[in-house]
Amino acid sequence: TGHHWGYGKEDGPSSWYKNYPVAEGNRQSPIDIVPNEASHDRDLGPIMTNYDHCTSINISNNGHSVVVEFNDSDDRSVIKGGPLDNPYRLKQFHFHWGGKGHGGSEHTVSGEGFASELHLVHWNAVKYKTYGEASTAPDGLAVLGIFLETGDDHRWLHMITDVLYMVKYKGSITDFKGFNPNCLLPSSLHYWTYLGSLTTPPLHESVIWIILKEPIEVSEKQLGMFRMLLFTEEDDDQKMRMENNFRPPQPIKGRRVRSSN
Ligand code: 1SD
Ligand code: ZN
Repeated sequence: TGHHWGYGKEDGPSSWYKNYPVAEGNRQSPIDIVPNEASHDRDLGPIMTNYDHCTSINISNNGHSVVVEFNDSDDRSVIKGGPLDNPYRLKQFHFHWGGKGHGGSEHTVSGEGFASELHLVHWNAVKYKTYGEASTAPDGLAVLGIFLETGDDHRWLHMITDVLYMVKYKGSITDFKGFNPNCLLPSSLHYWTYLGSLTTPPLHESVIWIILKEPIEVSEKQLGMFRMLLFTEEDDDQKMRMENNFRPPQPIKGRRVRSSN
């Protein structure tokens, strides 16, 4: 099942509405964040990540991004606090990025994109029985978004870039145990939060977005390694480089963005 979609001319974000009409819905993501229009909310506590006993399993190329999956059978790795009513379990993280010298983030700040954006996807296992069930519920998912800007080498990102050659093609997967995503967080966890959606089909309007204000720094060389991945399968005749796998900002439709500080 599932329709064919991608990031190309024919199958890219501007055509997704044909198979996924919710693409034109009232709480779509990403958005452009205008810091001056975000309201400081004193009821918003700090966001807390609890990834200490975190259990990564594998890394794979799903044809849209590179994804690290976690064991989410218990509450060992959760995010809580901030806008969340209860802990949300870490399921996976993945990245969105641009072509060389281009923006690649999904969210933008005052119209400016970043080189890349990391998404840590969590689900509400208190209210819902499965990830699948949560992914269609209005408070089912919490995605922590982190901007990547280019500069110096990131000290820990090599742990991921070192194994990318193993998942070059769509559908490839390899073991990736014991990776703790704490090492990818910036020093400050101040954030913006708003209600939105998945940024890829099926675009379900089920995400509480938490976007960290402080970007992390990665080198152009490290980002270049992501661009050696392919959208295509190993036995495909045409090789399509995996880049520009981001959806541009969507209409805000009256939504409020709240700020933690
Ligand atoms: O793009 C991802 C998609 O790959 C999948 O992980 C989905 C969750 O099922 O989330 C979207 S996103 O909204 O986190 N970009
Ligand atoms: Zn994403």
